[in-house]
Amino acid sequence: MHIAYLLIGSNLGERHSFIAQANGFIQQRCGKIVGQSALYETAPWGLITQPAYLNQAIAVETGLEPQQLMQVLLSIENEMGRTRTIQYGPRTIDLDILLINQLVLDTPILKLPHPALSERRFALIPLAEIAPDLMHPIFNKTALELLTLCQDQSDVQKKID
Ligand code: PH2
Ligand code: MG
Ligand code: MG
Repeated sequence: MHIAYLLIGSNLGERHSFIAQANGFIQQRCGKIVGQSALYETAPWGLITQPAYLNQAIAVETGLEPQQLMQVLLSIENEMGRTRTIQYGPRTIDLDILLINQLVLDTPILKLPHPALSERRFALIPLAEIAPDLMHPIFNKTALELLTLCQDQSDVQKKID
């Protein structure tokens, strides 16, 4: 069993329902969701001329191996109508693996921890909500410490509704 920390994102259409639907698919196909952050309204990072995102971090207890997990997440994205056009561009659903336990992986298709995690407030804030003490196995800092050190100034607001 692994605990995988995922980031869900959506910035097109019915963002709330896409995120809810993604949670359902993940629970069915990957394993039990054991942690769930609030939803955050986040300014687009990378390509700024696109709508704001909703982001959520979740923790999943999974029996899948990392590469299998990634394949399942990709198939959920495809089933939910995700089309890949431009890098960092708008998407109905994005399912990224942030960390799996203390695993470090560097393969062409999957790198763990997510290489951009420490530069992104939209990922660190929801992650630190559900797992403040989770260690980053390369930087040897917790999620909360990474957030404190993060230079990113992008707007991230917790949704209260
Ligand atoms: N995902 C991206 C590019 N930019 N910005 C925010 N705020 N949230 C995201 O999830 C996001 C992004 C590519 O995956
Ligand atoms: Mg992403
Ligand atoms: Mg992605």
